Amino acid sequence: MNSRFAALLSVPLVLALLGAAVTYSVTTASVTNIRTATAKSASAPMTPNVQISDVYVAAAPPVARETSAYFTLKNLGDAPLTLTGLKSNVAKTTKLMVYEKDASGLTGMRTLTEFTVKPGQSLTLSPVGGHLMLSDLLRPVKVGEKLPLILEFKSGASLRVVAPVKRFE
Ligand SMILES: [Cu+2]
Repeated sequence: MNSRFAALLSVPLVLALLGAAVTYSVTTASVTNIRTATAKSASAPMTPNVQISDVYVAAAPPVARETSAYFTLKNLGDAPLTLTGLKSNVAKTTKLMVYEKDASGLTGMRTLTEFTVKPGQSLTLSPVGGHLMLSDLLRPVKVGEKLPLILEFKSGASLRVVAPVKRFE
C-alpha cells in the first residue's frame, strides 16, 4: 500500500482509462479480510455468467517475488458482477490492484476490494490499469506454462480459468 494514495482511500473511483463501466471500490482491507466478509449464499449461481478472454500471467524472473495476471471479463448477466478476489497455487498472497498516478504524476499501485462490472460491460485488466497481483511467489513462473486461477465473486460464485504465462509486454 502506497501512503501517497491515502487521501484517496475513501473515494470510490472511476478510472477514465478503463471507461465508466468499471467502478473501483477502495479500501485497505486485505484479501483475507475480503474472503471472510464475502457472504456465501446457497442460492447463488456457482458459475457467473461471464466471458473471459485474453487471460495471461506475466512471466517473472527466478528472483521475482511477485507478478500479475490480466484478462478481459465481460458480464453477460443482467445484474452487476463483483470480483472480490482470487486464488493461485503459485502465490501465497493475492490482491486486486490498480496502477495509477498520484497528484505529482508518480505511478504507484493501490489495493482494491473489488472490481464491479455492469451488465453488458467489460472489465479489462492490463499493465497500465487494474490487475490481479500474485505476491509471495512460491516458485518462478515460466513462459509457456499454464496456471489455474480461481476468480472469486461477491455472490459466492467462483470461476476457474487457466492462464498461460507470457512475457511481459
Ligand atoms: Cu500490483
